[in-house]
Amino acid sequence: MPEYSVEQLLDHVNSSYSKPGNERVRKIAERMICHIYSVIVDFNVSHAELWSLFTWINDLGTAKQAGLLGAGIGLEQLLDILADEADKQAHRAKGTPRAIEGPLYIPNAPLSKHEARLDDGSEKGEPLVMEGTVRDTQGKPVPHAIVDVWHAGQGGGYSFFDPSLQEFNYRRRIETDEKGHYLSHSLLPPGYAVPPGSPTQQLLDVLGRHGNRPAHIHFMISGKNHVPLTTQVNIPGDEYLNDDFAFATRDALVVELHKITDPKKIAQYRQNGPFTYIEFDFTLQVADKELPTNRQAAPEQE
Ligand code: MBD
Ligand code: FE
Repeated sequence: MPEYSVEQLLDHVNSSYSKPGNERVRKIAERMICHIYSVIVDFNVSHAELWSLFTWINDLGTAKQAGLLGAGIGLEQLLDILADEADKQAHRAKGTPRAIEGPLYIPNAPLSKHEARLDDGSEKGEPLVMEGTVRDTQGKPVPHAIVDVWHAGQGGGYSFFDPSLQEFNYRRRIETDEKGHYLSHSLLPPGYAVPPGSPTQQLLDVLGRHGNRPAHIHFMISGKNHVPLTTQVNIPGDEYLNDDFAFATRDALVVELHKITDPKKIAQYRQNGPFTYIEFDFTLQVADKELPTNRQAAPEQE
């Protein structure tokens, strides 16, 4: 075995392949390995520190929090900024601003036509009615668009991840009607907090950061011949509105809340009493063909 200098070891590690493998992955891995070497050298990282890193990475994986950490260091927001930039370069008409998917999406939520109740009735809270129209950038309504919506329960957790919620609670898909209209009934969600003591929160703690997201509702909207839109709306008045741990709130996505007390409106929306009302229209970019929603199912977490 030769004696390597740091540079020789790095070169050797990055050139020690005998099959083509996947060239893109190899190039990305080479660059990342190079950066890790620099950090270890520049910060004089000790054996103990390296082993505590490995333990933490293993714990992060066991907790299935890679996606949560990714949101917390802005990786998803980065991709949205790059997508916005690409739209600008290509002079594409902008739709509703994108916002990150986050690690808590579950595909194949129950599907209803035009209208759905998102909550299963097991929790009490502020009743929320939200409705609007899905249109395209030319202003044309998008009939039969799929509005896939998900949000937190009253404890701030999401079904599938928070064992106190039944599966698909606060998760539905609504197909818009002929006029592109959707209507949902649910409970106003609170904000989200990274689980205390979890690997992601351990890192945030040593960075002096919190793990809170302001109250929000997620949407993934797809329509025939339209670019799928992943976004969120934010509830105004939340203390973390401008201090989101995932850096994902956008001014144009902060909705107005209307408190409805008029008995006629209460009857019209088939509520039992006063409720909070949000009207929000979504604008999709036009595509030349039907595109699949390009998101992966999020893995389950602890
Ligand atoms: C969430 O609810 C969320 O939306 C993100 C991005 C990260 C953690 C929890
Ligand atoms: Fe969320």
